[in-house]
Amino acid sequence: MQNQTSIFTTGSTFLRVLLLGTIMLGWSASAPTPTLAQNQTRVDFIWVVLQTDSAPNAGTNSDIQILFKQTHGPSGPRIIIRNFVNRPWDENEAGRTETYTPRLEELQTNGAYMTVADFQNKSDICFQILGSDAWLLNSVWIIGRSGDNFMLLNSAIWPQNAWLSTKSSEGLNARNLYGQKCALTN
Ligand SMILES: [Ca+2]
Ligand SMILES: [Ca+2]
Repeated sequence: MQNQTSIFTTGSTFLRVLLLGTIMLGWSASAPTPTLAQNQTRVDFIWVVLQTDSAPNAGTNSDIQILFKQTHGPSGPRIIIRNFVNRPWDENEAGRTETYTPRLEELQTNGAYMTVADFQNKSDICFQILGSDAWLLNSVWIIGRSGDNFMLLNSAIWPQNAWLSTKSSEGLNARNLYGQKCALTN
């Protein structure tokens, strides 16, 4: 009887270890790898998450736009400009994070659509400021939805001192995700 109990206990422990090992192996094999999607998958909706830097005066009350490129348009590639809507709070303050949802609906007609690839080139995504209240970003994430799938389309750690302002002595009015001068504007 004592022997049976001992065998049972040993077997149970063995099974538990086997089960745990199987779960761990299965988990590590199926764990998502945080790489950027790279394809022509259609993007239905995007979230632009911006964290303003915590440096003094990094926040802004000036209006902000996002610029990006649509490759699959009815008349070839074109530059898209979207205003970030004014929220009922004081947005883009130092150290704060905001999420914007630029409308893509108008870009999804007449056979046109946005793709994952459209959002993958850091040079082809820019932020533009429309006023002289200088703004300094800290980090940016662009998340996309395609059907039921969510994807990290792009992200950036903003370079220090890459200020945005219409006042040239304080920064550039438009910068891409590298923090460099935006080439999508004139
Ligand atoms: Ca400021
Ligand atoms: Ca506001």
